[in-house]
This record gives sequence, C-alpha cells and structure tokens, in this order.
Amino acid sequence: MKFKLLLFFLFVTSICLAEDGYDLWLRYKPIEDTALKSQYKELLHKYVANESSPTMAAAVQELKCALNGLLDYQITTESKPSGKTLLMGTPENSKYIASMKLDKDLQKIGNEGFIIISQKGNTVITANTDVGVLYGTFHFLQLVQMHQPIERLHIVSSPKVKLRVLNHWDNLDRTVERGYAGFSLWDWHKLPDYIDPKYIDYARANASIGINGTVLTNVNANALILTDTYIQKVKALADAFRPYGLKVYLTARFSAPIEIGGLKTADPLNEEVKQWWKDKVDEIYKAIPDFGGFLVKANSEGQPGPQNYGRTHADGANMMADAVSPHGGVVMWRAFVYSNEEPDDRAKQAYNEFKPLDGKFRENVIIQVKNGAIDFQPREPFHPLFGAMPKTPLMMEFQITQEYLGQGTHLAYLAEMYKECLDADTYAQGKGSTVAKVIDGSLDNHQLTGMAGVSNIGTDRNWTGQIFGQANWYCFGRLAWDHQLTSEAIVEEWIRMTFSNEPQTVKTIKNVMLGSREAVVNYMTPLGLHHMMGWGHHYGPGPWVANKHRADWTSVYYHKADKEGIGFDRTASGSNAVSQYFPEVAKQFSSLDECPEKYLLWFHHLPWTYTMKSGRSLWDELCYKYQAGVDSVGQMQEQWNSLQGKVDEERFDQVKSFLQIQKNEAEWWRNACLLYFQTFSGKPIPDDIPKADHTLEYYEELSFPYAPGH
Ligand code: GCV
Repeated sequence: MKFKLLLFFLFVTSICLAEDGYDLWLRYKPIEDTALKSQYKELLHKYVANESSPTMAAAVQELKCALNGLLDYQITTESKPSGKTLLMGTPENSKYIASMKLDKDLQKIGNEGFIIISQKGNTVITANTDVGVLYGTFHFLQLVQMHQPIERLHIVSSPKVKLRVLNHWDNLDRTVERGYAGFSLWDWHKLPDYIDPKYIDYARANASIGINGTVLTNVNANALILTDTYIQKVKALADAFRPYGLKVYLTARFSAPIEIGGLKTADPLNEEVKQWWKDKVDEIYKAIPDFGGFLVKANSEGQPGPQNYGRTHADGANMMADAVSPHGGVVMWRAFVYSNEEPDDRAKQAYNEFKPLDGKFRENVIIQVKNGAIDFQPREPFHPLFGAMPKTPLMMEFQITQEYLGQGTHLAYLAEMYKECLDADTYAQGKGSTVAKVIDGSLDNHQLTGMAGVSNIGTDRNWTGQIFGQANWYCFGRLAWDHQLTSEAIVEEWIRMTFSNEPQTVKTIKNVMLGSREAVVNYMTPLGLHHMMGWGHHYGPGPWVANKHRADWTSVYYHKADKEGIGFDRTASGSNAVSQYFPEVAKQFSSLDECPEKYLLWFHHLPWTYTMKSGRSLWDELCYKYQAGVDSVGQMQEQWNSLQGKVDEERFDQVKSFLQIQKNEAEWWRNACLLYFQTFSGKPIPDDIPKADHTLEYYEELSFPYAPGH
C-alpha cells in the first residue's frame, strides 16, 4: 500500500514538474531567490499606463501575467507615477512621458523601437508607437526572466530591418511543406468564426522577438486563398494578430486570374489581368486595411510566372506591386529560380536571371534571396546576388524548418548558420561590405529591408516538434531585429528563459547547442559537399541519387564523385560560378590555398589523394569529418545526460530520446556516404572508424514513403 502511495506521489509530482514546451521562452516561472524577488517587487508593484488601445492592453496584460508568474504578485495600476512606478506608454498617450524630454532617444528609434529608462526612481518603457511599447515590455520582461538588474536602465533599441517575417509553407489542407511539427496552425475550416487561443499565443511569441509579419500560406501557392471565402478567414487571423503588431501577407499564385478569375491569361502586361489584380487587392484591403502584401514564387519548380508569357520577373513583380502600392503594400518576389532545361550550373541561375534586372523593379518590390545559391543546405557559401544588385532592395530568406538538417529530431542551433551568412563579406564596395549590410539597406541606402524565415511551427503541443526547434524560431527573430547580436548571446537568452538561470545548466546547454550545426554539417555534407539527401522527402542520406527526370535534383549532379576524385569545379576551369562573386571573393574561392576547407568541394573537384591542411589525404579527411560529426553528437548526448534532475523530466526525456535518434542517424549518414564514396575512391576507411552495420545496398534500398513534410 505504502509503495502504491509512493508511486502515486511520484506520478503526481512528475506531472506537476512536467513541462510540455507550450510556453516557449515565455514561461514566467517563479523566481526562487528571495532577495532578488524582493528587489524586483520593490520596483514593480505599481504601474501607470493608458490601456485604451488593444496593443497597450496587450502590453499591460503581458506584464501582469509575467509578474504574476515570476514574482507571484499582482501588480496594481495607479493614476500617476509616484516613484518606484513602472510607466508604460508613448508621448502621445501619456502626459507624464510627454514631459520627460526623451526626444533625442525617441528620434533614433523610428516606429518600432523602444526605450527603457530609469528616471526619478521610476522605470519607463516608452516608444513612438504602441507596438514599440509592447516590444519594450517584452524586452523588459526578458531582463527579469534572466534575473538581470533593473535599477539603472537606459536601453535604446530599434530593429535593423523593416520586414521581419515568417514564411509558413502551409497548405490549405493543413499539410505543411517541409513541416515537421504536425499540421498547419491555421484551422481554415473553423475560421473565421473560431479563433483558436493558440493564434494569440503565436502572435505573442512573435511579438516577444520582434517578428512583425507572417506569410500564412505556402509559396507553392493555391489560388483559392484569394477567394472571398478565404479572405474572410485571413481577415479573422489578421484581426487576432493586429494588437501584437503582426501583419499578414499571402502568397499569390501567378495564374490566379485564370484559376479563380475566369480570364484566359495571366500575362502581366495584359490590361484585364492588371485590372483583375487591382480589384482583388482592393477587395483584400477592404477586409484587411493593414494587409502586408504578397510573397511570390514564380517560374520555379513548376510554379507559373511571367516567363510563361515571355515576360520578365520584373514585369510580373511590378504588375503586382502596382496593385498593392496605393495601399502601402509590398511584393516580396523570390529569386529562388532555376530550371533543368537550363544547361548552366544551378548555382549560377538566379544570379544570371536577376542581376540584369537590377533597378528595374518598383519601389515597393523587394527580392527575397535564399542565404545560399542552391537550397538551404547545411552549409552553403553566401548567395552571389548579395551585393550584386545595388539598385534593388534584397531581403534574406533563411530556413528555420530543418528540411536538410535532420528534420524533426536533430538538434541543430541555426544562429550559427545565419550568422555565418550575415557576417560574410561580399566586398561589393570594398572590405566590410557584409551580407548584413546589404540586407539592412545600409550598403546601398535602401529603406525597404527585410528578413524572412521559413517557419518550423505546427500543431505539435511544443510548437516546433522538438524543443530545440524553438531556439531557431527565437534566434531568427532576434537576428532579424539585430543582426549584430552574437549567436552565443542569443543562445544564452533563450536557455535562461526556456530552461534555467542556473549557471552550470546554462553552460552545459550552451555547449550542446553551439557546436550542433557544425556536427550536422560534418555527418551530412562535410568539406563543401551538398545536396546529398534522399529523393523527394530529403530525409536521410542519398548520395547515390541519379538518373531522375531532373538532373539538378540528383546528388551526383553536385558531388561529381568519380574514380579520380570528388567535388564540383566552379572555378574558371569548370562552371565558373566563382565569377559571380566580387573579385576578392572570387579569388579566394578559386584558389586552393585560400579557399576555406569548409567550402572546398563546393568550388573544386579534387583527387582523392589531394593533401589537406591537416596533412591527410582528401579521402581520409572526409572519413574523419564524418566520424567527427558522429563523435560530436556523442558528446552532446553526454552533456545532455548530465542535466538529469536539473531540467524538467518531460523535456529532458524528449531531448534525450531525440539525441539518440540523431546519433543513430549520424552513423547512418556516415556509413551510407562513406560506403558509397568508397566505390569511387577505392581506398580503405581508416581502422579507427567503426565499421558500417550494413552493406551499401541496404542503405540504398531504404525507403520512406510517409516521411513527414513531403
Ligand atoms: C516550397 C526546396 C524545397 C521545396 C520548396 C522550395 C522553395 O526545393 O524542397 O519544398 O518549396 O525549396 O523554396 O520554393
């Protein structure tokens, strides 16, 4: 009996301690340090705010909810500040703030920035707009969650780019292309009448990291989203998100005038087509006055576009831009274009197509460019279009969902990858012309700027399927706000808010996360290899993928392994893709001495016997890189296991299981790739690398018809 009671007690305790990840980094768990708690309480027991707008009301609501959790205390409202008061508002909605002479700071922060300042014993969160106050409130709460001092604050912060948007690749049937966290959040069937409370939490989470836009639908677009029925559903979402400063955007299917408009053509220069888009856009703005605009994938991977009518991308983008322009909308036009009919290297095609169009787009068009020239591989050199179109605003497209980085289970902290690209030097205007400066508009003086992240969010209770996926949503938002933040600083914030402030726990989780992306690169595509995943679903290794209807979707197109060696020659002796970079970069990538080894096989085809900087042959180095990836996961496991009892059981167990999956799959990648490449190199796999459990044929025959996200 006693034993049963004990079991029951343990069960109840573990339920109480369980955390399912739903609260993300907004957990607001009680501060246990009583001294710290009383310091906070002293400064945070009353507030003054004008709550008349939905956004101000949301800011106050967040504050109350957070302090209730963190300090176990209900902050109360006052009519005027009287010292040790938290004052929230704008000079417009608060006469106290208007009298504070904050003009100098306020002039620096634009429409979305915020100021947090300690003044006359009060703490003031202010901005030029209500949404700025909301962002400031979240930032302030972040400080408290991270147990930071708040007595003497003077923080002035504003976003470096204007459009900070998530791209949901969500289909209307609720499947999500490359989504590994369940189905689409948008329950179209129940909209517009049912607003799932999750939508509000989604908006809160985005606001907390400064994301201000969401493209609701897949870039492989369905024209139905532009019909009246769906516009009403989109309106319901827009209304729910508005208080949190989150605008909605839609993907526009280029052939919509034919599919839902009854026209015979979608030619962008046809007057009827132009009128159709204008009318459609007017209809959307009537329902959603702050609609953000369109995201368009055209003439890429089978999507229709202006080239179907012999027109250019500029013709197509400008036609849509003219329709949204009177309403202040924008068109985000993707540069992810390539065709298997085009004989040139796929890595060169977007540049070839878009560079000549520089300066030919309307002012409200921004070209959305993936970080690399192929497709969100674990590692790619930066896209040569960055810096190459000075007369056109370019925005970044990162992938948050881990299509090529272990999908639903592998732990890969992506700020490392995002920073690698943002910090890369294009040399467009000499040294220091980083990709970040291209996209924040400072290099070429553009006002329209942006960063998009392909979302990893779905219906799973913890939003992203795996807990560490949340970190990638988080770091995307933080970097879109401020690309100068370091990956380490961001990870520390996330860990402290998501797990714990306990120093050893923070340090251990940081160690697990910071090397994780490199681990994935090593066990999947080391030394500049790329596009070696399984056919279609992109899950698992498939270096043998060949002889398909599109050569540019096979792996052999990219690694070009043969008896002599391996790698894609993109120097002047090969496809000459290097020539698309500015001369300093082209020279570096072309030279075997200067090309960083992490990009070696991206740019060079080299003999298996080629001597690497380590003194090893290329073949041996490749083998050891794969093994290093596997070993890193082993170390991540050890570190994680040391956290048992320090992290709540539910999340601890999930991560532990997923790391085991990651370890098994890292070994699978190593075994499959090395056995396959060995058929060309003819060389032995070094003895200190564990033998593969299966034959190459076994790995080649594995099939995953129901892999999620496909
Ligand atoms: C939305 C890759 C993905 C596709 C995706 C495409 C894109 O090819 O595998 O699923 O389609 O990129 O970015 O448009």
